[in-house]
Amino acid sequence: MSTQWQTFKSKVEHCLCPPGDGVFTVNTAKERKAALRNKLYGQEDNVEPLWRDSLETLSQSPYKAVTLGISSDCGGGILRGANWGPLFLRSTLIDQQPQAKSFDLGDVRVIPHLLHDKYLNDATISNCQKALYDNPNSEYYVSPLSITEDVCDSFYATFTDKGIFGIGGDHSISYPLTKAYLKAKREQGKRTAIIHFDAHTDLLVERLGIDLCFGSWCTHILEFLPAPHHLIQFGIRSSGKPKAHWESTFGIKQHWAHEIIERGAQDVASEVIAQLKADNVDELYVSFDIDALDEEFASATGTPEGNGLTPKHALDILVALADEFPITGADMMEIAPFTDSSLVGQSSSETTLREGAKISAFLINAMNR
Ligand SMILES: [Mn+2]
Repeated sequence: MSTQWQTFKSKVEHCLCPPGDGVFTVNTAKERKAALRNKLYGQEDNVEPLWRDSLETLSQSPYKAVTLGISSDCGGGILRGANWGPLFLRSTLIDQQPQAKSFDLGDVRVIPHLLHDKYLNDATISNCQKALYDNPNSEYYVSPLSITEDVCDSFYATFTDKGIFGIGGDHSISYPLTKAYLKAKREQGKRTAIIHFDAHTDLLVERLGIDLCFGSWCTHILEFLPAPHHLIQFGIRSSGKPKAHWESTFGIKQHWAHEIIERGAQDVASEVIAQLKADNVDELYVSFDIDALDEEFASATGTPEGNGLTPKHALDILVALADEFPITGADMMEIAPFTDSSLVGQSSSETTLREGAKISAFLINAMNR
């Protein structure tokens, strides 16, 4: 086996844990974790060796989509709870979308008080390395964003024909996921675009002095794209500034929710496909913030917003894009199953999970093509 593979495997064994275990708990959600283990491994105790053994089969996996859970909501800040997304969305996918299969790499081991290693002093890093790796001088990172980028860098260096399907987590997680993807594709000479569904632009430069968070991650991946207009946003509607401000300041492209509702998803998709073809784009990454959907369908999230897209709007656009371009990376972010902050009639976390799972299943199947 190659050195790259050994490096990657060792990194995964240190920095990740079995699927659904990313939220460090003693007793909380024990039954839910046990239920997922039963579905994945047919037993609820002692799954760590089974998970480790499964890693050996990654290179022979028939699936190009590789799931990675990142149970961190430290980059959020309005209403937290997206750290439970990886556990709940996986269970919903298995129950409701069993045809959407991927190789499950596991969850990042998350210290819930940390965001990125660059915000930490040496003593804290060393303490956390001792806690996570039993080694105060470990070579591995300790914060969720740093670990995710490191693991994804190694993944793309080892597996050029597979892609990561990331489950968050708050949207700051898409920073390392897309950065690693964009760096790897640039290295391979592939031209890419980011298809970003969201109620918000996520285009702050910083928020309260923090440059990598749920409201600013997009700004900091622009430099890794072939050009800024290769970031295309859909479903925007909660913004302090008009569309013209964002497009002229950053050079990105936006299709606000009201435009998609008024023009129809097909019309908008056709325009985007023409743009992507004119720019000779080879492959797409889809980052999906569940709050792109109207709060009627997505109330269990940190910042639910009305006047949003229906799941059909989103899927119509994704189906049209996937017919023309390979989707080689994707993520589903901001599902916070224990929250249900909307007062809209029938909404519930079950609805949010069901709709999030539908879109996730489409993305996983598209990646497997
Ligand atoms: Mn977002």
